Amino acid sequence: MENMGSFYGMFVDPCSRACRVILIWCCLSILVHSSLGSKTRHFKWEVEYMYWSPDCIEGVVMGINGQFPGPTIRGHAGDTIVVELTNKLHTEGVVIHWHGIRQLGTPWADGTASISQCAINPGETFVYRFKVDKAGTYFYHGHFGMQRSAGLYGSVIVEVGEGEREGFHYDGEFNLLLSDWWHKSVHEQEVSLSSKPFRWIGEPQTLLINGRGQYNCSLAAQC
Ligand SMILES: [Cu+2]
Repeated sequence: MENMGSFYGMFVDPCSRACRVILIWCCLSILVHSSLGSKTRHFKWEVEYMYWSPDCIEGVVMGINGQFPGPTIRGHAGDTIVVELTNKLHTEGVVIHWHGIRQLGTPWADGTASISQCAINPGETFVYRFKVDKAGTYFYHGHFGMQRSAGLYGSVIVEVGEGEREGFHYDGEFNLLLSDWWHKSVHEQEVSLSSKPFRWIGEPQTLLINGRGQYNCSLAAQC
């Protein structure tokens, strides 16, 4: 056995030393190249219900840091996004799904209640940490109960990586978030849609663009 050890040692050692150096060099250069210019972007969010008038009728919406729609996340491909989210709702859990983000290596940050994580309880804080690896226009939204319909959503805009060029030219950029808006509370909507017999909640009263819409206020008494 002793002889076998020295036999292998003779053939493995000189080669493996060189291989190891090359391997370490390759790993380091990949690491340096992939992290070059990429940043970690931190956000601190508080989710809560608040009074708001998306059209001319005041109601309750779900907002983030007092904003509806929620704050826009901007970054570059390769950046790491860190969202420290505190649930300030009194009686509901909350999660945020990052729609279109692939979550490679971070499935626990996908934000689907009871699938990739437990809902964040009232008063609790959860930290989402994930990489945005591809340029594009995405959005995030609540993925618990009716919270997206209540207004828990916003944009995620990922520019091409630092130092990279876009494949086409354009003169400007407009970010449009379109959504339906009902004057009935999401709780009433939820009870209607899940009741037996089923109760249709009707068409939305307003189409919101970036959280704002126009409604004929003279019709308010009828809805
Ligand atoms: Cu989605």
